[in-house]
Amino acid sequence: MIFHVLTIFPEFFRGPFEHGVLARAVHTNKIQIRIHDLRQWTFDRHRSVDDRPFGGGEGMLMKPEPIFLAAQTILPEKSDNKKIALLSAQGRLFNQATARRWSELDEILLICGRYEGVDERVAEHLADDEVSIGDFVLSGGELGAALIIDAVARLVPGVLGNEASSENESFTGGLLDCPQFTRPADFRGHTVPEVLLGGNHEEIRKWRRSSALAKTARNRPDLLPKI
Ligand code: 9D3
Repeated sequence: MIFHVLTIFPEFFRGPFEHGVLARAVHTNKIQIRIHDLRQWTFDRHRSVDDRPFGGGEGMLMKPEPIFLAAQTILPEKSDNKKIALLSAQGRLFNQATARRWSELDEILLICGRYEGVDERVAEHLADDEVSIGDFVLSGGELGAALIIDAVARLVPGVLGNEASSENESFTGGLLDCPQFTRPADFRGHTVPEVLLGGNHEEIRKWRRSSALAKTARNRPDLLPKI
């Protein structure tokens, strides 16, 4: 799968994919990540990518022309297995189901907004999807693009081992992971639940289920009605 990112801050993406699972996926050619500088598609003296909003208001907007030109060059033909996604605070929430669907694509172009937003014609007439990564305010789409690449890439066949599919299903199950422990069994007086130290796998299974429920009730009560 090829991930394209369109951004005015290409240097932002120097680091995030050079570690762990993603770095291995890149090095083994399971995925490609291509960062494109939006200013390549500006032709005025100041290489401007922004302009003032019609109707007035604070700040500047990303103008449509460089974005449309870039998309036309990066993904010259549309198809069912290629997608253009705009990252914006006004988008539909990106979640694990989105990640699962997108992991089946051949190519995706992630357009990162900056300033006060992006001319609406990008969402309406260029992007197939407009997505937000959560209900909080970011300074731009770049962190969102990195996050989406992480979430999607690990679901691309061959990127993870056999953890991928089972973990995927456990998320669908709708509960948070149960608490987990490693050695020592007593850390500064905080002990590991006794049941995990014995070999009774039926008891361990029951404990994991009920502690996952308790953890979900405490940290994500919103998930409980869904299970
Ligand atoms: C005047 C209101 N603006 C500031 C509160 C709206 C606004 C403009 C631009 C809010 C955020 C941004 C920049 N954000 C993104 O580009 C963005 C984003 C986000 O802010 N939250 C969650 N997901 C995303 S994806 C891209």
